[in-house]
Amino acid sequence: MTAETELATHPLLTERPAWQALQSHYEKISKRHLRDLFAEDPERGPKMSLEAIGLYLDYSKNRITSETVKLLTQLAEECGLRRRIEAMFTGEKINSTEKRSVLHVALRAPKESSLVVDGVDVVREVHAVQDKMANFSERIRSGAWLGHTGKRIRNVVNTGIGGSDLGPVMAYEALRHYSDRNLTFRFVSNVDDTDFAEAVIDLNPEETLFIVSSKTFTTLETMTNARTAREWLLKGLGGPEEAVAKHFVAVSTNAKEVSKFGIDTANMFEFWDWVGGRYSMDSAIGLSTMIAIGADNFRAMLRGFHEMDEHFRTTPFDRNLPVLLGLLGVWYTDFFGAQTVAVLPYEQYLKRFPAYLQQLTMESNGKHVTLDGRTVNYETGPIYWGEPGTNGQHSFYQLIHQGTRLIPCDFIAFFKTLNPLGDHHDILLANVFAQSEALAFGKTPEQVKSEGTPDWLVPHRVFEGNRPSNTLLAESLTPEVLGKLVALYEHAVFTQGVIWDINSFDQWGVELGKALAQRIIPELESPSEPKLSHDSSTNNLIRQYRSHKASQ
Ligand code: G6Q
Repeated sequence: MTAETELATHPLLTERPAWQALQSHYEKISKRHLRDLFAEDPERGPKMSLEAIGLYLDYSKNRITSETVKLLTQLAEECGLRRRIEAMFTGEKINSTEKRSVLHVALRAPKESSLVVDGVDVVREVHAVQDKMANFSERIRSGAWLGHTGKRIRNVVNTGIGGSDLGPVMAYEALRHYSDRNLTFRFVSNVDDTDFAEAVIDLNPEETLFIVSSKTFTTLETMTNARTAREWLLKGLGGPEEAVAKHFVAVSTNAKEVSKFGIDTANMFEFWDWVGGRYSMDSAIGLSTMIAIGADNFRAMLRGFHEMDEHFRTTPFDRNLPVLLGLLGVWYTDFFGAQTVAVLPYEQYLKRFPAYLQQLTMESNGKHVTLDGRTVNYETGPIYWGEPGTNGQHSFYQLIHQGTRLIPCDFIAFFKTLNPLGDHHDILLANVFAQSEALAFGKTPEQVKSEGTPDWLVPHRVFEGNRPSNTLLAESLTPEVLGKLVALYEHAVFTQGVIWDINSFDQWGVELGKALAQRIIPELESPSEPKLSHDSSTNNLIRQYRSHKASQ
């Protein structure tokens, strides 16, 4: 039976025996305090920690017992997670609404492996593109590739949005330590003119390369920015149209549109419809990353991704990092009613990681119908957010410690810093450990009183504790570790999508956004007064804009 034919027959999640067992289990243990759970078992910390492929996860400060883990993994079995993992890895068309395979795992498969989908060995295609990227990156990095006026390229501007931007930005920031400091990288995504204007304000067009990154090559924001980039370049060079070939390359699945834009398809780096935008940072969409860090480092990152893929595919669920992370998310979202998850990297280079995860998690699991189109009667994807530590501690952590909401936290930290400076790293790590400790154990009224606090102040200084967190540690932030981290969350998202019985790989909400503005643009630009037929608020806003525009 294929994954598709099975759809029609399976029960709703809330009817599954493991779900119902989890519901009664929740009623029994939800009030239990982490203080008591730790007191009962002095070995709880190490027992509920696990190390795999160089990542160390301590999940002991979660509101769970070993029974919870047993029931959650049972739920994963009942929901067919094993079979769905195999379906993804073998190229079944699990993106059912778009009738596509979901094969980002093929992007990091080793050269000697093979995966034939619809008669094509996709691994061979992936490596052919990777080799072309490596060759091009090397020419930019070595100065062999020259701009129209004979100068070497010193600036690289990635123009893309959503999945064609967030991954490249995050990876560039995360791996900056490994980047060629003679090159400047900028990322233009927003159609707001300021984004483009500020990105190129100090760049010399003679030394600037634009990478137009767009799977479809029709996205309004990206094509608007790409056209503006072309004008900026030609104006700056005072040069002819042919100059475009030396300063523009494309990353896309759409050769026709690329060549219509004027980019030589010899300078197009291909990817495929089975790579979702938010799963594409390790495809040709990562071209800016490869130029920044070099092909060897990029390939090391891919090895990290692949190691996590293998771990996910082969490890029993109760020792499987992405499965555990995903299931804990389900536990808080559906049983505790938690609305959000905070991702808190104690590593400055990961400053864009929460923003990257927002798309990965919320675009994937922000769905309200099951694969067979039934409306869910349970919560799905939570809101992800976060900031690098310790900055967050001086702002929103207050609410996590003493507010009325339950916010599970993922702390991410590294044993070694890439920039050792005195005792900064000890102080940083002391903060991570102290935060998760304070969240879990809090401070009782007795403890507060014993510190000499006057009675009236005691309630304000009490910390209830019992606020859950995971702590994820790795040796240091290398390209390989970044690959593992991203794949960890990709597969945790997949695990949750399977439990929630939703399609984590379509994005109709994004498609809606792409279509909506198209109707209004001519109404804003028309020289004569347009006939408006929106609601009265939208009509009024359009008229307001038009009258201000006319008076400029
Ligand atoms: C990602 C989404 C979306 C997409 C952008 C850009 O999974 O599909 O964020 O990446 O809308 O699309 P293009 O790459 O086609 O320009």
